[in-house]
Amino acid sequence: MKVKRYIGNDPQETMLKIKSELGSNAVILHSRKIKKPGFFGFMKKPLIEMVAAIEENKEKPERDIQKGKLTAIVSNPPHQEGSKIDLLQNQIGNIENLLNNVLDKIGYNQDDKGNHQEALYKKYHDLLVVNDVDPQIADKLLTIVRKQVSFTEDNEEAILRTIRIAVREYLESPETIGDNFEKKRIIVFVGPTGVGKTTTLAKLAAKLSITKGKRVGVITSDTYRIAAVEQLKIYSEILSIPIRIVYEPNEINEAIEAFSDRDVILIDTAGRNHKNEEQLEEIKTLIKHIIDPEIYLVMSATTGNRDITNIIKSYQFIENYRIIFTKLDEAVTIGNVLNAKIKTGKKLSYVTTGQSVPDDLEIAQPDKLANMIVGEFHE
Ligand SMILES: Nc1nc2c(ncn2[C@@H]2O[C@H](COP(=O)(O)OP(=O)(O)OP(=O)(O)O)[C@@H](O)[C@H]2O)c(=O)[nH]1
Ligand SMILES: [Mg+2]
Repeated sequence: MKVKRYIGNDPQETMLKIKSELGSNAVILHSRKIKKPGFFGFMKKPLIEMVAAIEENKEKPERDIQKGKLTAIVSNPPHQEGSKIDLLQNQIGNIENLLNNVLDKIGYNQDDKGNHQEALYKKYHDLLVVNDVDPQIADKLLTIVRKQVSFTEDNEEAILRTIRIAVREYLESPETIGDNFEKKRIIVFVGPTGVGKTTTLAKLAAKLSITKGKRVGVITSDTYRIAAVEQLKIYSEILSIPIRIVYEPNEINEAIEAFSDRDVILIDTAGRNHKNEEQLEEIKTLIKHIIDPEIYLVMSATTGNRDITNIIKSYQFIENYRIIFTKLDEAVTIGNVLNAKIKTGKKLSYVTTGQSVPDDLEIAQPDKLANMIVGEFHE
């Protein structure tokens, strides 16, 4: 039997601490309000102290934070003996009996408890799915959350908070272009048609040249539409950044070499229909010609889950890339950001939130995105 004292700001927080350390089999022996320590403690909201106990051979969930994932593992607390423990065991037995009597009296049985838990599970599953989180991913998340916090009605705040934490952990810290320009950087933007590749390139070009004072060069291989080259030329002129156009993939290295004085080269590509193999082949060939490219797959947050899944599949040929999500301002829900992160296993980098160059570009902050995904719950 392990007995430990826990303190939290409210009963839910204290219970969460107990559950995550001792597991759902922990029994509360005692609970009381205590004043915060210090001179001004008497003016503050009281803290909640709980004394909890767990039998030695019961399962205890732990967080495997190193991998950034929440997993439950089984471990046995050290063995303890002694008459005090026997006494406590008796007391717990009494409390359990008392509790069962009360539950019987109010007509609450284990089946009811199971039904309540299932109803809550379904409620949060539905809400995640309404926010466009893939149903299987919602299952995966809630299975983890259920190991951390019990699904009871008086615990909903803690459930929501734990879902948010799980989403945040799955989104992981973003990887951006960063500040290391000792070696020349070659950055390539790929993705479906019309998602905002060229606009995002222009935003990053402006940030790199104006804010970071880097020497930027722009190359475009999008010669399919006259307007595409013109669009990039206008941005280059405004930003005083040189631009080169390549018509064939094998010309790319010549263009890169011509930019030998640049710290960073940004390469725009034509929007490719992910269902068109031939068009994707062209991107593959272009990438193959570049030495050490850093690739950003640009997708729009307004694209549906099924299309995002297909887009991800068709870009599987790229071993290493980061993800940019555009048009967050237009998307009603952004569950797809989480779906794409989990399905690709690649890092998020930036999100864009409007047409304005360069302002509508942000680093993909997991906190903010998790709030957008989970915070959009409508009761
Ligand atoms: N609302 C909104 N519009 C955006 C955003 N980013 C880009 N756009 C708009 O989306 C449209 C397409 O942008 P482009 O940058 O030309 O897209 P692209 O991916 O380069 O398109 P293709 O080269 O034709 O494949 C333009 O009207 C942009 O202003 C964004 O974050 N929010
Ligand atoms: Mg473009």
